[in-house]
Amino acid sequence: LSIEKWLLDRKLRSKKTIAILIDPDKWSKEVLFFLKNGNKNHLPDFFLVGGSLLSSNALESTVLDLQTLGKPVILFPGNSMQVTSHADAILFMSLLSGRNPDFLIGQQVQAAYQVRESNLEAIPLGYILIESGVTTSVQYISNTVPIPSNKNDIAISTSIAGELLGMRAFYLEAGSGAKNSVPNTMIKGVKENVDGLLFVGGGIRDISTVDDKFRAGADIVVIGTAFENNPNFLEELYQYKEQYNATKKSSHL
Ligand code: 1GP
Repeated sequence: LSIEKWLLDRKLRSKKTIAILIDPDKWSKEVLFFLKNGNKNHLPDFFLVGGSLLSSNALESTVLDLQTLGKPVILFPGNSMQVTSHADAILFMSLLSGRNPDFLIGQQVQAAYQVRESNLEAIPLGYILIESGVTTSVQYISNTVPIPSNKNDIAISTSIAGELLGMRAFYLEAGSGAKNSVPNTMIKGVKENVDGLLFVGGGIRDISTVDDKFRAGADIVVIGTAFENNPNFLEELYQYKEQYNATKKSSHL
């Protein structure tokens, strides 16, 4: 079963999915030890690995460490250099909210041969950056202007354009460490207008916000900073998800 099919199958069954974003610069054997020796049920559904700017050469070793946990590992590359065949799949993304040709298609051209040769499963994804109250790394590094957070129509048009171009997944991104997460009404609007897998991330730090994003229509909620600050957050996420998926199941009966 491909990763994309697996995610789509979860979406069809209204099962919510939680991903933890690992920044290789912040990865350590201590975190690996924590994840390996903790309750296996608490592990997220999958890991995303990547970052706007990597200052160490730790991408490959981080992916290899994560592979020992038995969960899918998906690359979430900040640029064409963040490709390794040791992952299970790659979000092959274009920064659709921006008007910087390098992040719309330039980096993708640079990475294309390597992605094809690595046999990584590529999931074509429209990456949509939303203004979040602070200048995030992705905004600065990509040299793009995010979509204003009150402009739902622009976010919706952007995602429809991505779908018409053949993209099968979308990522509404406030940026790591965002002050404000992506507004719920915007998530709802995008969800109503495109069919693809909907990732939502950036600035999501507590369970009630996770719940809001799922109820608004996110299929996959991505958590980065909150896990870095407190790895025990995984247990809360697990308990929440179990409860949510159980009530969804019973409401279908
Ligand atoms: C960033 O959406 C992710 O790409 C995660 O953001 O670090 O704010 O959780 P946080």
